[in-house]
Amino acid sequence: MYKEKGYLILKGFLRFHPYFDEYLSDMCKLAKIICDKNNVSYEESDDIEMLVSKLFAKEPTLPMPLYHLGTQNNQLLSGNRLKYSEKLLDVVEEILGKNVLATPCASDTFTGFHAKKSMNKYVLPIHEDLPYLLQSEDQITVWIACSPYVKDVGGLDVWEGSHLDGPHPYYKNENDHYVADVDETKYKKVNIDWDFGDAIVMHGSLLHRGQINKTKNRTRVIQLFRYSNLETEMSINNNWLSRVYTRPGIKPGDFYDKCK
Ligand SMILES: O=C(O)CCC(=O)C(=O)O
Repeated sequence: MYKEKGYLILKGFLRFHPYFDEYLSDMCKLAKIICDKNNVSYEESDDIEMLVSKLFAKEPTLPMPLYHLGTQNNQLLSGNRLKYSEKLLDVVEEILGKNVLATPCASDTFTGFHAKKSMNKYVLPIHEDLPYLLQSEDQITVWIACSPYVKDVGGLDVWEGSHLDGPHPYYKNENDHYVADVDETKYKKVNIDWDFGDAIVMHGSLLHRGQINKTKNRTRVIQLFRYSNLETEMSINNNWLSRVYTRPGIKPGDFYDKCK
């Protein structure tokens, strides 16, 4: 299926996996610390989706520190244990082969697609992941559902077989997204059926898009990990460089830098 369609759906792949549980449990602990700091009430049993939804309802920026920790690159040990687990790497190596493998600089994303019209601009239009990462045209993305599926929370549309014509031309839209400049009617569009713990493995050139979250107060929480093969023409010609982004941090002289 992967070779022909450009993606694989691994139902329940990480459900009950100890590294996935540990990662989400770490994220929940940190989310509760943010709740306590900001007087947001929660139940001890709340999962990560409930917690980020409650934080977001109080103030949309409150979940952001969690999203930064899980993104470019994932800074949690538990997140890295999962990213480099045998469970995921077995799939990665099966697809990318026994080549020199790597993860691009911006390989990881942990984020929530929240229920608010003003957040719709963060939902990605039709695209392939490659322009966001670069490094190698032989690249895969693993999309992991960290929240349960609920009606109207949205998900992924993919265009089957579109990876075979990639890399596709692209342009940047007003929301800073790389949009594929293609006639997508050439391919069959499929809406992926997903639920908590599923892993969707996509070729880096597979055309896909996120769906708008139309719920009142629920969130689609996802983790993405990307892996590349460094023995390809593009990666060798580009000296294996990948795209880099500026992330929040502490620079010399900043408020949090106490150095005199
Ligand atoms: O909306 C989603 O869940 C998918 C996000 C996505 O397509 C991406 O980050 O490349």
